[in-house]
Amino acid sequence: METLPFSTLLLVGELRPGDVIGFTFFTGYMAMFAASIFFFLERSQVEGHWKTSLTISGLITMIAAVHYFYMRDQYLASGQSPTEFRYIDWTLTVPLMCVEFYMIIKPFGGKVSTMWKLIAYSVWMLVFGYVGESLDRPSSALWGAVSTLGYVGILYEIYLGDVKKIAVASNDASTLKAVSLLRWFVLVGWAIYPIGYMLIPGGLLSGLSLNIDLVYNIGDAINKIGFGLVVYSAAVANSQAHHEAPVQQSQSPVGQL
Ligand SMILES: *C/C=C(C)/C=C/C=C(C)/C=C/C1=C(C)CCCC1(C)C
Repeated sequence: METLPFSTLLLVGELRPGDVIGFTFFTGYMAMFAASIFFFLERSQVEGHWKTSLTISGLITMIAAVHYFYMRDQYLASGQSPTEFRYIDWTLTVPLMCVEFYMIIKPFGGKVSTMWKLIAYSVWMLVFGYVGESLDRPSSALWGAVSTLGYVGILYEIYLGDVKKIAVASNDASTLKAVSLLRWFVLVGWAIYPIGYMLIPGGLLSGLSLNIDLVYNIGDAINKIGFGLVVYSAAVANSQAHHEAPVQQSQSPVGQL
């Protein structure tokens, strides 16, 4: 085996001035790292099943932080998209986001089968996305269309199917609010990814001078940290409501804000 210089072993690529994409890899890494610490520490501020929800938020950003650590280096060292790390990250974090939906509706009768349905749709979406983006680029449009079926399945479940029905039946304001905010992330925030995907050569948007990693990195920051923050605020609101229930709300100046 060849001996590699120390710097190669550490995979320390050089971040050059003006490398916007490289900057977003570093910022993404640090932001995911910081968000994880925040979500883990805040567990003690919330009650019951919301602790688990925050743990999952922290795991999502932590898994992403570790992948960004590697993606950053691969990108700097080779100038190539770190597609493999990207999809490994998503295959772990997207199903965990599905678990977040389940955790929120579980106290109101949410079923494990609903969670597995969402996970199955997301794995479908990502496997075929990977095939189109990495293994069979000439047919990326076809694979993208097949992948989109999984995305549509998720949207169906959360807007019309089980998740929606249980959230409505819960009659619980903070649950409804959390579910409807998280749904926006899936509808609008997740739509960023197919846009990135269509930038690959031969794709529908390949004419645009936009970089795929830039699009994915922005998408990840919004969807992983933002999604976690929505879960966090629902957790705090719900835990406070519990605390304040026996006390006269009007006596607390904070409660009036
Ligand atoms: C944290 C990472 C997240 C939330 C990743 C989400 C990824 C997607 C919603 C990807 C969707 C795709 C399509 C709908 C079609 C083209 C292929 C994909 C995989 C980019």
